[in-house]
Amino acid sequence: MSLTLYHHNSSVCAAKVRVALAEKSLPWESRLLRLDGDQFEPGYRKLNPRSVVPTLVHDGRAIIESNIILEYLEDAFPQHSLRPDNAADRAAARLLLQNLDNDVSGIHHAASVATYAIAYRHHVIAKAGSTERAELSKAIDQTMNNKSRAWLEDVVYKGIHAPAFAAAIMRFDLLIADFEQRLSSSIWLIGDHHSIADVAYTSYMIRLDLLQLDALWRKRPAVADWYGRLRARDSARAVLDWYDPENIETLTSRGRETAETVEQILAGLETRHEH
Ligand SMILES: N[C@@H](CCC(=O)N[C@@H](CS)C(=O)NCC(=O)O)C(=O)O
Repeated sequence: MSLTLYHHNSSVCAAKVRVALAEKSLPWESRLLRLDGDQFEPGYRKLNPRSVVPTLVHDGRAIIESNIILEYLEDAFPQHSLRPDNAADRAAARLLLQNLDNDVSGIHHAASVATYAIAYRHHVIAKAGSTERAELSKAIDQTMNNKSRAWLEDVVYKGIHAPAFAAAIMRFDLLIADFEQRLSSSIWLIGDHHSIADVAYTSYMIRLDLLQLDALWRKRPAVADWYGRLRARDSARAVLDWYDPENIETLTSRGRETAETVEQILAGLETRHEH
């Protein structure tokens, strides 16, 4: 049996698969992409025609899309099952996984917007050697696929003042409010067993935390407690141990610089909820 994961050190959707592999104690081989354009190389495109990570190759067969990979791992390796044990809970877990998906209303998209608006835009600016929109646009063209390109330029150019950023914070706020409700009546996201749903959100919660977006759960004790328990699991290391320390520094220091604006956006949302 061989499992090879094509991934990236800080990509949240790739980390999601590493967490599942860790929870299931499955051995795997690592193929790291830099995502600096190497995702478009013909060899990789053959495995993943969407030119994104992750891709899991199991005994020569390539599986793409992180949610589908998580489900695949449950089917192919039912030991250490991460599936809830009844049909209704499985359906609930699938819905939470679908929530993450990367169309523009998904949590994955919101996480990408927040990451670039707060932190990674500074990498693009450094690469372009300019904050001029046309120069940023050229730098983006060299590394990103067209789908990401559609939203990225505005976010890189305007940072946390891009309309997409406030929309992302609003999306997280709704998610975390929903989690607070769930976690007030169960130990994990779905019932009292750690499941595929908790696995799928681990890398996203860590990303929000690194970006200093923990204001999202400051007044939500059940989420704060759940996140503490996720972080305490060995599988959380499958997220953090792969990050470059430099990247962690960028995410946290840039996050500190923008935390006040985020608090203001959240305070505005709270006032809206009150009406
Ligand atoms: N829905 C896909 C999303 C994959 C995705 O967007 N991966 C990002 C990293 S988190 C990527 O490879 N980006 C490179 C690019 O957009 O060019 C999944 O969950 O596998």
